[in-house]
Parts: sequence; C-alpha cells; structure tokens
Amino acid sequence: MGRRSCKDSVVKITALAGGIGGARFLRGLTQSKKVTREVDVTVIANTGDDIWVHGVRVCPDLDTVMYTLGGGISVERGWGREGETFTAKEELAAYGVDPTWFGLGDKDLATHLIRTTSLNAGYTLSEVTSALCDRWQPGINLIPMSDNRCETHVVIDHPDTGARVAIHFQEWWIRYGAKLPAHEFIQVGLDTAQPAPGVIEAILNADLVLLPPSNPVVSIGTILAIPGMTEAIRNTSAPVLGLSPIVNNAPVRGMADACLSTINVQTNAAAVARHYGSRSDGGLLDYWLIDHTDADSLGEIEDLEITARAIPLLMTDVDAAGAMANSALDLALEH
Ligand code: FO1
Repeated sequence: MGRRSCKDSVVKITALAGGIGGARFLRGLTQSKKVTREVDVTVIANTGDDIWVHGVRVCPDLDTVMYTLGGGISVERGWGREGETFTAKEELAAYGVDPTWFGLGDKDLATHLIRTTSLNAGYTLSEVTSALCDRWQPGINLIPMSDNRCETHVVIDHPDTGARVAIHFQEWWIRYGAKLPAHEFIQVGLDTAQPAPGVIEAILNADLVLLPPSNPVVSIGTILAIPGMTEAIRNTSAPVLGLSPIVNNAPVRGMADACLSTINVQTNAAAVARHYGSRSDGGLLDYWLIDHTDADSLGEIEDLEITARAIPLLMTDVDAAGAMANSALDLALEH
C-alpha cells in the first residue's frame, strides 16, 4: 500500500523513549520508507539519566534521540556525537578532577553549555530542548517527561567500603558497567515532579501510543513513575503497543537484565509484558511485539489478554527498524 497522501490519514503517535534502543526504533518509524503511513510523532523522553557533570547539565536520552534523528549521533557508540574528540575530558582528568569516568565529548559539550546557560537564565528544560531541536530538526516533537529534576540513583553496596550507598545512575551504568548488584532504583525528586507541558495531552490525544524497545526499568519505567503518566496511558482512547527490548531471553543492548533482576522481573519477552500489564486488567498494554525467536511465548502473553505477534525485532539498520514500526502500526491500527 503506497503512502496515503490525504492529510487526514496522518497518524498521531506518542512514544515514550529512553536512549539508544528507543532512538533507533524512532529513526525507523520516522525515516524509513518501510513505514507506509504519514506519521506525526511526539516523543516523551526519559530524563532520569540526567546528570550535572563538571558544571554542565547532561541529558543523555534527550540528546540521544535528538542526535539520532537529527543525523549527529555516533553510530558505533549509540550516544554522543559522530567524529567526537575528548580533549576537554582529558584536560579535566589532567587536573585530577572527577568524574574522569564520564565520556564528555567536545562537540557534545556545546549542547550541554547552551542547555546549562539557558536553564540558569530561567528557561525550562522543555524550552531548551525545543531550541536545541531547531538546529537538529529531528522531525519529531521532542519533550522531556518532566521539567523538574528527577534523577535515577542506584542503591548499591560500595565496592570499597561495603557500605550501602546511593550513586547516580550514570556512575552505576558507566563507571561500574551495571555490574554492581542494584538493590533499588530511586528517583530523586519524583514526589514533586510533574509531567512537562504537553505530555499528558500528547498521550490522551494520540491515535497510537508506543512503548519502544527501551530499558523497561530505568527508561520507560522512569517515565511511567511520573505522577499522572500511567493514568493517562490507561485512559487514552488510543491503542497502546509495546515492543520487547528482550530478544531470545537477553537484552539486545545495554544492561536491561541487571535492571530487571532488581525489580524481580525475569529477562524474557513475556515477563516484561506481564510487568507492563494488560490494559484490560488495569495495566498498560493492548499489544506486544516480540521477536520470532521468542514465538513460543505468544500463548503465555495472549493469556495475559495482550494481543501479541512475533516478528524480527533486531534493528540492524533503518529499514529493519522501519519494518518493525510498520508492523506495529499494522497490528495496532488495522487489528
Ligand atoms: N555511555 C557510556 O557507556 N559511557 C560514557 O562515557 C557515556 C557518556 C555519555 C555522554 C553523554 C550522553 O548523552 C550519553 C553518554 N553515555 C555514555 C550513554 C548514557 O550513559 C546512556 O546511554 C544512558 O544514560 C542510558 O540510556
């Protein structure tokens, strides 16, 4: 079926997204010819990974989506800029200034400097994100889950002292490679955080709400924890479709298994679907896409009253991600 031209067939999609996996899916959804419908996409990005580093505010998931869709992403890293240098990082390390473990790129630093200056001038994170997107033109409406600070911190037993302490998610993720058992994820500031302007409306007014294959705990889970978020998803008239971030009982990238074990969810496609829950049972999902290597769990997922299909879920390139996105649209809109 060719692209339908008339405007009224534009599908309004709202997607919750974390970092690398979510951004790669969104690039397929918005830039691949495999998607045969006109789509108008709003992305609600996780800001729980955000961190103050060397005096600048870094927003990993906002920047990963912006750079990936805007053509500036480092493809091999999945984060930060293509053709990046790390001279400022090396100079800071030469002064012995911590954190030396954070990969602060020179090109990336310009984004953080503009964001920090704007935030200090009183602009909101939503306003700053919109201004940064003027340059990158990601082709989507990118909004943070909240304009309030709501950082993910991780409770661990300190590797040197054994003391039970909370460290920033980025230190756990980067410095320790998520190898230290996480006893708990805490969102600092959650109790006073509000959804950013437009977030609830984007969910309620969507034709389709998507949960891309991002980390279900520290990315999607963090967004869902914002007051009002899950109620909006349960109340929207749009179908809600998720794509499994776990393929063949393992995370495709990242360390989602380390996060899932912390909340006692097994690392498999059906367990994550159960974790999100069926909409008919007070949960979030109408539909769940899994990889064909996990097809033997389709029955288990259908028993949860979630309509499931098994398709190729590996995003090896833009068109592979586009084919996944097109299957999601077909299932949710034509079912
Ligand atoms: N991930 C790493 O594994 N090592 C890094 O040094 C690193 C630096 C970094 C800088 C800016 C940015 O936007 C992302 C960065 N990431 C790095 C990725 C980031 O830690 C994760 O992608 C997200 O926080 C989780 O999705």
